[in-house]
Amino acid sequence: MVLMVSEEVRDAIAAGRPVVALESTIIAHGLPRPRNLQVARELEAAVRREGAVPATIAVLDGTPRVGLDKEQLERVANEGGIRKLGHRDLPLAVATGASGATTVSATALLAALAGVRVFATGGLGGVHREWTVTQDESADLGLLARTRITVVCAGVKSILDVPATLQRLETLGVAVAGYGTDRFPGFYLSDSGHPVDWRLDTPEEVAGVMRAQDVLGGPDSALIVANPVPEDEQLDPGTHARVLDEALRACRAAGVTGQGVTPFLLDHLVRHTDGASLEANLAAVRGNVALAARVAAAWAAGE
Ligand code: PSU
Ligand code: MN
Repeated sequence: MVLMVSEEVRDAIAAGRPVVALESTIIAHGLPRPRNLQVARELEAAVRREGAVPATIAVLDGTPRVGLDKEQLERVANEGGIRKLGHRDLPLAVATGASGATTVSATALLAALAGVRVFATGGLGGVHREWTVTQDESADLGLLARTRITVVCAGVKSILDVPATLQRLETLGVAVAGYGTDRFPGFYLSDSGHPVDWRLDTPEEVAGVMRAQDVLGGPDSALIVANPVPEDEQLDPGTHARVLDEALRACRAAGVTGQGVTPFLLDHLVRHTDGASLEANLAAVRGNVALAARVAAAWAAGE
C-alpha cells in the first residue's frame, strides 16, 4: 500500500473511535506564513479537544500520508517547493516522489481510501465567475460526486459563482444541508444570499443522514454540511463586496489562471482587508473543525 496512515489514526479507525480528516492546501497555499503553522496546530488541537483524532493529509516525498507528525506538519507549512495537489495530481506526485499539499478533492479521496468518513475544511472549491470563458470549475465538485464522505465546510468560497456552484452540486447529485440554517453560508459571510433546501441541527442528525446514505446504497457521493461562520465573526459584507471586486480585477490583470486563481484571490483579500478576511476565514474553519469532530463522534457512537 503506498498510502501511509499514522499509527494513531490507524488505531482510532480500527477501534471505531472518531477521526476527522483535515486538508493541507489551506495550510500551504491558503494562509500566510507564519500564521499557517500555528493554525495547522490549532486545528488539530481543536479536533482533540472534542475527543476525536485529527488526520491531516498531505503527500511527502511521493508518499500520501493520513495523519502527520510534528515535523511533517512543519514541512507542509514551511517548505518552499510544496505543490498544490488535486486528486488528478496524486499518481504524478507518487510516481515522481513529489511533495504537496492536498486540496479538498485529493484529501477526500485519500481520507476515503483510509476509511475516514468525516472531513473538515474552510470553503469548497466550485465554479469560478467567468466560467463561460475559462471553464474553471474546481475538481472538488466532481470528486465529491463520487466519494462517500461527509465534508463540513462554510459553504463554497465566496470568490466563486455561488449559485452556479449550487446548481452544479445539484446536477452532480451531491447532498447539501445547512447546519442550523436555511441559508447557504458564504464562507467569509454567514449568508451567501442563497437558500439551501435541507437543514440539520445536531451532529446526531448528520450521522443519521450518513447512515441513510449507506442503507440506500446509491452512488458513492458526499454529504456537504454547510456550517456558517458566526455572524459576529464574519467579514463586513460591504468590505467583502468591494475588496472581492478589486481582487477579481487584479487577478484578471495579472493573467493568473488555473491552480493559481484561488490562492491569488484569498491572498489579495487578506492584504486588502487588513487581515479581517483572514480572521473570518479562520473563524469559519475553527467552527467547521469542532463540528466535524462532534459529527465524527456521533457517527462512531452509532456504528
Ligand atoms: N478552504 C480555505 N482555504 C483554501 C481552500 C479551502 O479556507 O485554501 C483550498 C481547498 O484545498 C480547495 C481549494 O480544495 O482551495 C480549491 O482550489 P481550486 O479552486 O484550484 O480547485
Ligand atoms: Mn480552479
